[in-house]
Amino acid sequence: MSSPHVRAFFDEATFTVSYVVSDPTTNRAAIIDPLLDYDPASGRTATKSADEIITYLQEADLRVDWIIETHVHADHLSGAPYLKRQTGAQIGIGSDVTAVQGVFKGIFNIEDLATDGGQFDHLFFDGESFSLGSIDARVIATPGHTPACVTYIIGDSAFVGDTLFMPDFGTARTDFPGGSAQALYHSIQKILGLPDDTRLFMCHDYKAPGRNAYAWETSVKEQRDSNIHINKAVSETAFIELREARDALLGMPKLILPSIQVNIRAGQLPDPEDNGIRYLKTPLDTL
Ligand SMILES: N[C@@H](CCC(=O)N[C@@H](CS)C(=O)NCC(=O)O)C(=O)O
Ligand SMILES: [Fe+2]
Repeated sequence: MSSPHVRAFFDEATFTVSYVVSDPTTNRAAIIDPLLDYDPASGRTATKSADEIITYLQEADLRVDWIIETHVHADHLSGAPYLKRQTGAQIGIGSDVTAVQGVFKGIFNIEDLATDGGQFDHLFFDGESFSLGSIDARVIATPGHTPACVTYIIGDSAFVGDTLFMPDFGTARTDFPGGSAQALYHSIQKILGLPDDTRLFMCHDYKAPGRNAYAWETSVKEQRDSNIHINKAVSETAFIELREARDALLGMPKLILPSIQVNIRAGQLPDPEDNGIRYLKTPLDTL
């Protein structure tokens, strides 16, 4: 099984891990879950994180074919459009993004939002194959955290998005619109059915009680043996109970409102109004 080179970029403001995955034979690359920096207090965006990726691409002499999202993120703005302008790569996401667009079009009252996923260059269907240079890759639908979550399996490495977190932290929340603890349980079973030594790359790390360094890489075997929410000793019913009990205690991510309205448009910011300024919307008493 081919092993891609994986370089992680950790954003401590949102605890998000973005990746550049590349084929050492051809130097073709994919960027996974890049972000646009956003300070909600000032309303300022910045490209510091995305520019770190650009610098790395230049240093490593990589050519980017894909900018791919594991889901419509609720905690950071996507840096995909900026990186597309810099690299010419195609932006892809799971095909069920249409369901997420349907739900949030109403909440944000964006009348002209197309809900067919057409803002993205490519929609990946469950089971679809693609390639990264000489490395075979495929996509599996892994809904639960959101309806459109997918896992990208590139050679021996799987980018699981928000499904599993590191074994000592557990799993992703399932209380966003369209989320489902039962669906997440079944999606995680698909991931745990991959070969034991499959490298698994997380989308976030919040550390865990007793751990003082961030971490984002583990393996199928480690997750099956020791994930605190979903190891081999935990039944489906027990998982659903545990997940829903934890979800009931969680506040909304601090950037959920700005993130979702931008990310359902493949990361495009709203058009400027006639004074040249762009505005985001805040629906009151809705989430
Ligand atoms: N405190 C973070 C929380 C972000 C959050 O809710 N993350 C989601 C993934 S988008 C999650 O699954 N968290 C799991 C948990 O906190 O148990 C923020 O405000 O951004
Ligand atoms: Fe998420």
